Amino acid sequence: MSGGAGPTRRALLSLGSNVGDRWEHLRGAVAAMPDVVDVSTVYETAPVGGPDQGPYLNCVVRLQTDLSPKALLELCRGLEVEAGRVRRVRWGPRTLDVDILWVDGESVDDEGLTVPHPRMFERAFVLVPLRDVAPDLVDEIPGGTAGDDVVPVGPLAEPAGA
Ligand code: A4P
Ligand code: MG
Repeated sequence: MSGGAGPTRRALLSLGSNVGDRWEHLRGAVAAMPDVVDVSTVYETAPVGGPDQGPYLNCVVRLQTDLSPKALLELCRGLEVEAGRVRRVRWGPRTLDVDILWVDGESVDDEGLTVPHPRMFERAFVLVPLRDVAPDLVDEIPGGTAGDDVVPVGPLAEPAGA
C-alpha cells in the first residue's frame, strides 16, 4: 500500500493511551492502520510529565509503507479523532496519542511535524517497545530497559483484560 508513488520504507509509530478502554484504543488504531508489519509487546508505563494522571499503555508499530511523513501525520490524527481524543493540556491524559517516531531516510523539521521525534530517545516508554520491533535503532542507547516504570503486559492481540 498505499496509494503513494515511491518505494516503501520502514516507519515506526508510537501509541499511548491512559483514558477509557486503553486496550481497545490501541487495538482499534492498529487494526485501522495500513501497512503494519510488526507490533511490539504492550507495556504499562508510569506517566512522564504533565498533570497528575493515570498509567499508560504504550506500544510501537512498524509499518513498511510508501506514505510520506505528512501523510503519516494525517493518519495519526485521524486515528486519534476516531478514538475520541480531546486536546486539553500538553502531555495531559488522552484516549489515544499516535506519534511518528522515525521513517527510514527521512528528516523533517517543519512547523507541526518533526521526524525523528525529538524526544524519542529520552523516554523508556518509547525505547522499550521500540527495541521489540526495531532493535537496530535502540541498541546503542542507554535507558531502553524495562523496569518499574515500564512493565510488559502482553501482546496486543491477547489483551489481559486491563
Ligand atoms: N508533531 C510534531 N512532530 C510530530 C511527530 N513526529 N509525530 C506535532 C506526531 N505529532 C508531531 O502533539 C502536539 C503536536 O505535535 C501535534 O499537533 C503535531 O502536529 P499532541 O499529540 O497534540 O500533544 P502531546 O502528545 O501532548 O504533545 P507531545 O509534545 O507530542 O507529547 P509527547 O512528547 O509525545 O508526550 N507518559 C507515558 N508513560 N506514556 C506516554 O505515551 N506521552 C506523553 C506525550 C507524555 N507522557 C507520557 C506519554
Ligand atoms: Mg502526540
